[in-house]
Amino acid sequence: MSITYIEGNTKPEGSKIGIVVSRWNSAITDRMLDGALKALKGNGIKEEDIIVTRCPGSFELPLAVQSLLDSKPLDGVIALGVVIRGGTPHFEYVCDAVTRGIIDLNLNSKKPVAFGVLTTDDVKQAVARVGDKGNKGGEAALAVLEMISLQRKLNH
Ligand code: DLZ
Repeated sequence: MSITYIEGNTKPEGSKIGIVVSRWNSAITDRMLDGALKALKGNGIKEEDIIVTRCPGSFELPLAVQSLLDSKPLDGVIALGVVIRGGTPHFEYVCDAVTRGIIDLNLNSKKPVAFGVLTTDDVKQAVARVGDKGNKGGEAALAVLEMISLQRKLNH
């Protein structure tokens, strides 16, 4: 008897990827988008296989992702948003809603939806997570690619 190891990789060939970007804190979400596109293209995803769409805020991400999945033949979606605490109770509501919405989408659609949503105390913390090194949009893109690859191995 030996152990069976099954792992995905970040180069699932021919994948079609959607990206939904929240407009709130767009100076930061646009940098996450840049990081996600760089990671996708660096792992062999063709430009014609990438669809980018936008929604008003992180609260709207789950519905926007669901609509995108319903309308296009995608293998996975990357949801990008930035929620900044800023002394408002909205922070908790928006974070709870988007987190629950995205996990529900993963399980109900059976397609990987990456949680590229920063939840920070201030703008400085958010900016620190979207630099050329350690860009969280890029990390979310790699997560979706690995999950597509893993699903292909498990489901074939
Ligand atoms: C209302 C709101 C607030 C206060 N803060 C943020 C935020 O930091 N990041 C974000 O993505 N969206 C925020 N929003 C907007 C909500 O996500 C949503 O767009 C509105 O409540 C309208 O449904």
